[in-house]
Amino acid sequence: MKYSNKKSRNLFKKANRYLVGGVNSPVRSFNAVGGTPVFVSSARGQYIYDADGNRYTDYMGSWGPLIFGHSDPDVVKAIKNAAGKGISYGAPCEEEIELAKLIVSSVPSAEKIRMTNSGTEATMSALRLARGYTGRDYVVKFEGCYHGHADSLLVKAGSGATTFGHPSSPGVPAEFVKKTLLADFNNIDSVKKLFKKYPDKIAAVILEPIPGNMGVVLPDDGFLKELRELTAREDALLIFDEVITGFRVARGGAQEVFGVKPDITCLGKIIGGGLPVGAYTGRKDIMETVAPEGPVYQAGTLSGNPLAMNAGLATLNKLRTKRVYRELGKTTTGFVEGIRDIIARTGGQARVNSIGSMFTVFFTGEDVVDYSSALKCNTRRFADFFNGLLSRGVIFPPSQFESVFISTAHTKKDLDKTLDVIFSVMKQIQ
Ligand code: KE4
Repeated sequence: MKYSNKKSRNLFKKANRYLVGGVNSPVRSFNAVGGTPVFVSSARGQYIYDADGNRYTDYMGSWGPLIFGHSDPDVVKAIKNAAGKGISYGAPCEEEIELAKLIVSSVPSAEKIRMTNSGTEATMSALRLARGYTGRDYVVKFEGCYHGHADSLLVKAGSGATTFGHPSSPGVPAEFVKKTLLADFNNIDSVKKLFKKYPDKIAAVILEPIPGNMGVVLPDDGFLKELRELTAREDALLIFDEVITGFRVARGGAQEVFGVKPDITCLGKIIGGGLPVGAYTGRKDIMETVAPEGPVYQAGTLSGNPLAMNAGLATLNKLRTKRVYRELGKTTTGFVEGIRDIIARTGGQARVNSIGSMFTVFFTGEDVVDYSSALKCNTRRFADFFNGLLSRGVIFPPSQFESVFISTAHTKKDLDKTLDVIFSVMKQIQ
């Protein structure tokens, strides 16, 4: 059947009448890769189905939450049961305790936790907490890391901010960003310089321990450990934004993989199983500075929503063993080796960075080790790659500066077939 996206095109036209850019989140707009975003009508396992009836093997994974693929039966059952008992209580429920307990028992730095409704709320609140706890105003972030769209973090941000060429967004008053200092990922001296310049003024250093929003970039050996030692010496807090890596690269996230314990950890995505959940967690004495125990205010109408808590519980309960991570890691490594082999065979100028079940294909001739090397990628070539895959029934995240995700729903047959598609696209776009 000839590929048609007529219905998606019509829906996109209609969407643009009411929704800004026709979407509720910019990266979904396909503006970075051209063409019309697919309007999804249903999704199951490794597949999404669009309004025109096209089926795609999906490697976006809803940008990270779906480690077990779409409509995982256990998660669907948990949501259905929960909905039958009530949609939102505006009062505490037992499931909030259960999910909190599960996260605290899994994440090395977690002693007490607060649930939010998104990763942005988690990082925004973590910064406020760090400033409230230390009494200091400055924070350090790394160019290319993306922590959601809170004002003081939309400075040289990755993900969609970089994709659309506005790493620092208009609308954020200069006074706000004056207190956000910028360092270079994998460059500890760039952080030391800031502590030297702003002695006793920096409340926290926040980073994605394994950035996914420059595309996947790995921390150099010892970088995270040096950051931990430096912030401890300077009485500043270390905040790991593990919204992507939490329960993705290991049950205890990147802090388990690299053996570095931050003071505060931000979570999201997987802990909500596809429903809106974020969280920030950390040392008891720090977290107890948050209202109602302490003076740092933070709240949310739907925080701890019972449906979201049950979806998160159903997901994390399936992640209790290391076996899932071992298998996902093995599958992803084999797949990534296959892609590297295709790049070599087709003489492609591309690199692949991967860890656990996340990876990025960078269209560049040099290794991607930080934000500046990621920015050298040929985003036009990436767009050709993306669209070549799309027309052959495979969908990657529509941006060079994102992570691709493998789920337990991807079978060997899917991955082998996808390698064949990648081979034909790589040959075509060289
Ligand atoms: P949300 O507010 O989108 O739930 O989370 C913000 C956030 C915080 N920290 C990290 C490391 C993140 O990756 C994100 C959100 N990730 C992007 C894609 N990388 C979400 C996709 C989108 O913006 O539509």
